[in-house]
Amino acid sequence: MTPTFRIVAGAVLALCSFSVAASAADLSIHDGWVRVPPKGARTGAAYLTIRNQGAAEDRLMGGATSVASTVEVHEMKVEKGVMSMRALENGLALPPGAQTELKPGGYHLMLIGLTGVIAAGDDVVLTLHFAKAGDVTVHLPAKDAAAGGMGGMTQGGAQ
Ligand SMILES: [Cu+2]
Repeated sequence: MTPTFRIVAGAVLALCSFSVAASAADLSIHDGWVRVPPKGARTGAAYLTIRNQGAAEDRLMGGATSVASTVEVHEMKVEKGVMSMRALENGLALPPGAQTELKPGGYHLMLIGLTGVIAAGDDVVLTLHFAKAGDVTVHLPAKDAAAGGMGGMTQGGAQ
């Protein structure tokens, strides 16, 4: 009894780890950074670009980090000249073969309830939660907004 059970359990484990690795390999994440929050701020934002090289859609659902109590995927929009943002409850769709950018003035990861100081040059470890690929941990450098580029926030760009 026992040897048979072991073999089956081993096979299931091997299958699981293989499928997780294969899905995560379909996503390439680059150009990530965390905006250094103004002094005393209770929220911050992280930006990155995700390329889905797989054949199926995945979704970025949120994340976790030691520097904030909650990480949500947000969308920033300008409607009738008013900038507003909302949490994407069902995550951010990552279509196959496409590159999805999280950048100032658009999609972003909101770090809510900052638990410490984030200074320029810090290495912020963020675990991203994907609907299919599971958890992917990335290291993002903290940069001042000016250094990271506020291009998406300029008046002219809000057409
Ligand atoms: Cu936000």
